[in-house]
Amino acid sequence: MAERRKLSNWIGGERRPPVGGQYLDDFEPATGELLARIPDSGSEDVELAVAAAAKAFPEWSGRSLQERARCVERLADMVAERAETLAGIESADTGKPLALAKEIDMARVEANLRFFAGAAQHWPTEAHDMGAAGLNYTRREPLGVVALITPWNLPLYLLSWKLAPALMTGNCVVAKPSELTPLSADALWEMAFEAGIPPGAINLVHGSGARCGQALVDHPAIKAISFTGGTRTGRMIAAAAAPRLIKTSLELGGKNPALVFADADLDQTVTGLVRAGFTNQGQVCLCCSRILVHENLKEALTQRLADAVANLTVGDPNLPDTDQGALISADHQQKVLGYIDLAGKEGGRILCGGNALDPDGRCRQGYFVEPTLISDLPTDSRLHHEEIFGPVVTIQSFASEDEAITLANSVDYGLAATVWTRDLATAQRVAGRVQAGLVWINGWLVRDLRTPFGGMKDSGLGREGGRWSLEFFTETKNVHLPSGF
Ligand code: TXE
Repeated sequence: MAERRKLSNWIGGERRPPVGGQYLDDFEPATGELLARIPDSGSEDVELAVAAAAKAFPEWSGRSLQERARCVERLADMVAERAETLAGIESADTGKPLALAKEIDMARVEANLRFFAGAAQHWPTEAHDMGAAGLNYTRREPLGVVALITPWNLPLYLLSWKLAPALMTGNCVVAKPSELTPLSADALWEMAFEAGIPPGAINLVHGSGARCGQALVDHPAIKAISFTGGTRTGRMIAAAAAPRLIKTSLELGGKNPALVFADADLDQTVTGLVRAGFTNQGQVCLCCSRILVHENLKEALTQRLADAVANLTVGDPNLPDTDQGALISADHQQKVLGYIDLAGKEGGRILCGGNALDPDGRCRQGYFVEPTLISDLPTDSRLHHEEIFGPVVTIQSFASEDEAITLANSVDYGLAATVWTRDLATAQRVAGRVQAGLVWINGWLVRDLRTPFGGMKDSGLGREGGRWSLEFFTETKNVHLPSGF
């Protein structure tokens, strides 16, 4: 577990206390106890961080791809060596099970770093031959100083997903992790300089979204903003970036449907839906929080699912048998419980869960909510439409494929969908009709880092992953050479 301490910003390779001397509290979700104090940074701190990044840019962007890759690969090695410690830090700061932090989060941090170290080196540049009129070749140039703003649900997983391609394409970085989960970023920064990344190439500022995040977004020297978080914040970032015509990558919320057809394999579907609904306490933007099931299968699925969900073990994230840890904060716990309360008022039937939970022992004051399944809500219920981002899944039924698609596409979001059927033609047709950036057939969260990742509608703008990330962090320049030159 991480020790309680006072964090600093990382600017130009050094720990720097906040200029204003103010700090914010960081709590441990599983116990409700104070874990650390973090800088409540403002525009002066952001100014220093951006200046340090700008100073480092000529040197870092001037290094060869192979040199940059060596640093990023070394960092991946260090993450692998220290995975246990890092997972402990992440689990304490987020409330997620320790096993999950190790098997999912830290494995992915390492994979993100290794993947982009390789992908950038294998990224071809284009040439267009005009014969007698000459040759065009296309350069990919780094942007300069870029801002990375990340959320609390998968702190280091998502930060490394942005950091690795930003660095590999030669940019310098100012990152702002969520004020709710600042600790793993601090640990990564400490390792990054040891891995050979030069001081100033990566800078870290801690603080609130409204003060520190906004100052970063508004800084005139920032050339691009890569953001993962809530849709409301995403809109504010897009509005701030628009007058300066800088790039934004916005990975926002979701209200993802699972479409279960009458011929679905029930065992496979139940196992998949438990994972898709409740991994990380339902706090993953890809979680399927709406189950749409064919009316012929509804009863059988509901019964099996309620039994499986009721069997999940909720409690101390440090215990090896824990399936579900704590939610991120007391406020978020109240928000989730508020939706469950609303379900009761709207005539919903709670099939399992439905309450806050106070485990015995050290986690008595933690922010726990039982995994909850709800059916019989009206079609226009807010629970079917708004992102709850917790362990709450609703069930609706449909009579036809058309009705399933209408329900699936009836929300403002369009991030992910899962389709459960034994029929290939149904799977392909539905995948084509559903409004989502990502579709999994008979599965969930099968990730290939080369593929485009992101959503449509209110779920965001742009795609990350593979060449999409590399393109985002670069400017394209075409050069024409006359023939015979
Ligand atoms: O996110 P915020 P919050 C959804 C989920 C959740 C809701 C709100 O529904 O309940 O969003 O969560 C920084 N300028 N997701 O409030 O505020 C902030 O400090 C610049 C989905 O925690 O969007 C943090 O670092 N930055 C999501 C980051 O933005 C600002 C994951 C995200 O926080 C800022 C998390 C500003 N004005 C929540 N305001 C996903 N897509 O996975 C805030 N920030």
